[in-house]
Amino acid sequence: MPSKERDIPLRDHPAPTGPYCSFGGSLGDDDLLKTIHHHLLSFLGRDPMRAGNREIYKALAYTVRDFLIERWVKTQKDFYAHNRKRVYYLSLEFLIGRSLGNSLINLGLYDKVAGVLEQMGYDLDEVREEEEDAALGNGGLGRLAACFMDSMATLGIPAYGYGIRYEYGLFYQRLLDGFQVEHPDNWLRYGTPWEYDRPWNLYPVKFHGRVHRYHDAEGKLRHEWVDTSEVMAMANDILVPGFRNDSVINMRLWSAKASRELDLISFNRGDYVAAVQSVVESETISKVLYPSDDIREGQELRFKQQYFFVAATFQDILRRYKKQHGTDFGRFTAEIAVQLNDTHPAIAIPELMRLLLDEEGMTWEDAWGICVQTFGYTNHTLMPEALETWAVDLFHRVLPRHLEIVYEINRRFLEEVAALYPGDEERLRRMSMIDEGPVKKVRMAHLAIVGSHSTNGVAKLHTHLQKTRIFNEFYEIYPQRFNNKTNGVTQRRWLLKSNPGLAALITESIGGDWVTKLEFLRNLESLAGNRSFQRRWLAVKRQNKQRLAALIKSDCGVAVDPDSLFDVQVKRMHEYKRQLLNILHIIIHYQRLVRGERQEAPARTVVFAGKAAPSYAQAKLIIKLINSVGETINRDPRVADRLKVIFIPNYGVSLAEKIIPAADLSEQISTAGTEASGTGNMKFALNGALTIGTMDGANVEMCDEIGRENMFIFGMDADQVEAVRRDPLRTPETVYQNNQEVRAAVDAITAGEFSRGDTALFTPIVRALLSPDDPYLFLLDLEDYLRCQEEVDREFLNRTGWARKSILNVARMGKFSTDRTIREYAEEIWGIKV
Ligand code: 26Q
Repeated sequence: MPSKERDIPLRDHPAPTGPYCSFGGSLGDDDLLKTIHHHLLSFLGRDPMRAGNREIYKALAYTVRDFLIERWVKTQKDFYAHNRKRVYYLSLEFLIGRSLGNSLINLGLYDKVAGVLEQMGYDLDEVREEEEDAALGNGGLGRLAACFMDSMATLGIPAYGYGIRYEYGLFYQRLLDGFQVEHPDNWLRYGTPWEYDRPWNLYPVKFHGRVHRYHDAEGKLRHEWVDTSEVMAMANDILVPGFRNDSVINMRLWSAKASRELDLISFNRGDYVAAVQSVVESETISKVLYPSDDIREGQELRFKQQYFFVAATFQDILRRYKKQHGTDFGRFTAEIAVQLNDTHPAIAIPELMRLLLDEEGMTWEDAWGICVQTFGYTNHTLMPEALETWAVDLFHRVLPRHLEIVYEINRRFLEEVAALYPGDEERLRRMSMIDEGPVKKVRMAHLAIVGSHSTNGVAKLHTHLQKTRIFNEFYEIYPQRFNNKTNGVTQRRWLLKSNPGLAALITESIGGDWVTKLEFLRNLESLAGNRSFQRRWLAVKRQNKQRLAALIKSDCGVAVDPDSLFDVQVKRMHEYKRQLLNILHIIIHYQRLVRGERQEAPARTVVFAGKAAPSYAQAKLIIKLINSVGETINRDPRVADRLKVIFIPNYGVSLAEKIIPAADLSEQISTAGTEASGTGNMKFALNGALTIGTMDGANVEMCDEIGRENMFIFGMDADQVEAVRRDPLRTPETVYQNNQEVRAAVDAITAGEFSRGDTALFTPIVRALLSPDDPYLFLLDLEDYLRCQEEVDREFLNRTGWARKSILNVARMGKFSTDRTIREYAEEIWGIKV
């Protein structure tokens, strides 16, 4: 939340002399000072001598923006002049976080600006805190899109992100008596300096109506979508600089505006209120980000959001293409690649078909060829129930022509399948784009696989499971379409910016090449056993922990010991991510301490953070349980200096940047076969935390790189999970009966020990733990988890051994940069040489 208005002290800093000047090349301190003053005066209408941190933030942001826009114009001209193939990354989410620090670093201005601000009497770190996070995403998928933008800019790829400019980002989370309470995230309240309105880039988007069939002059059957209602899409650009390469690309985010025609019609009828209402309804489309991570949330508004941004995006793409080639579509696939971030923008497939067929008059075969060649589809989930579907009813009402096209795509596809598997009706039913259940639904993943030339998973294991489980029958037909692109993170934000202490130590030791070539971290390996290097390494971690301890004191009111083991699980709250497994370990550890056992174990501070979807009752109850357990433990004098449990509210990008560098232990403990990749796992390891985790998602590849001996791996793997789910003899009940400690922990929850005697509150959790069909296998993985946590305790006490492993972890993270990921997408999917 932004700071409140306050009295602003008079600053005594030198006023610049001479006129305000723009800058193309290098920039002196005085130019910088002048520009900041110029923006303070002209945009903010403020006496520069009386500026507070917020005004300085804004003036500085506008200064950086001047820098960005000059380079953006040049970059775009350059792409155009060299006729480069363009990539369009379509995503309903871009979880950007803050931009100021990142832009300053990438532009190479950070130190200079910090110096100038200091002269003026301001602290850049403090000033940066004034910026609101742009939380236009839920979690991993949205943050991946933001990391991709950074890497695409850094690699000089002619890329454009396309998405929605939500007026309200992901909700703000507060805790009330340990329960999550959601508040609107009004991030645009004070405006944002990072966007450029493009009121002339305005496109109409149609909804509803009906399909009019007619024969054209040549006697060809044509389709026209008529009697529609219209909403306008207005472009807003957010600029993304590459790392010190003068390349600047943009995210184009659409906001919905009422179409003028619509309100005129109503005015003519004299119905003023209806006119205003229709304006409000149109503009609702870009109002709010859907806060569900992957549980079903099939609302009409969400469907409209998807089509709205896809329709505007394709008008923009075609405008840019036609500027060069007119209506000759011969070069379309040579010059354009479109990547679909999950199925959320998959309506783009029938939309491109509609444009080529109905508007351009192309034949089905030609249009389809272009379509398949243009699109690539990235799938981010493993759970079949999380695949996106839309009721045929709704589809028909909102996009009647698109539904026709989907039916025709499906008809031709099923013909192909039937030819390959004659008589296999069941297979046709399973593979159809239409689920013919009691409520007919369109299966968007099937549409995306069939309508694109590439379907990729986001980690090796995930791709393997796509081929062998969820999309197995599609893989049989189109083996060449399936490929893997293991996720990454951008080291510019997740090490250089968020952990300046560690970044400086690394650069001092092995040079700074790692910032653009993460594999260079490998050179740290030879230092892993060096005592004095280990000491400095641990000193940086200790400083980061101290900073986090201060934040915990001020945000949660609990004092924690920076020398304790910081055990951290921060991510969206989900049953499959198993925050419950973590809390069960804490309860058992607590009960052991109270009994006088495990006195040799190091003191622990267990940190949680994460948001639950507002409609996900079980996830919200888990938040409450964590807070309740924390309350009991944190005020128990018997364990006062041994154990603390903290839930930090409102997890997001900026909090992650503060928490992750301070972690000793990273919890990546999802049930094997449920987490597609994970990217938090990578951020922690890159910052020197050791991982306790299952063989799930990208943990598997991290283990390949880092070495199993340098991680804490436990639990069943994906095959064992699959087998045990079918095994009637291995049940949670048997673990509960046979393991006294497990029983005591579960019983304590049941008995209301953490809920002031309320024995009803947590029954849904106890029921989930003991259910014979628990899909997440909490109790079946618990014993091995407990064993593994004891190993963690032992190893943490050996400070040199721990430091050595921590250094080796970082040294071996080279593979997990989005620079590598993007290079693979570019070369193997988009047909772009980097
Ligand atoms: C769908 C329909 C209606 C409303 C919302 C949604 C919706 C929104 C967001 C569905 C899914 C998401 C987000 C999914 C996500 O973040 N998946 C994560 O993607 C990461 C990047 O690939 C992986 O690392 C994670 O494993 C995966 O869970």
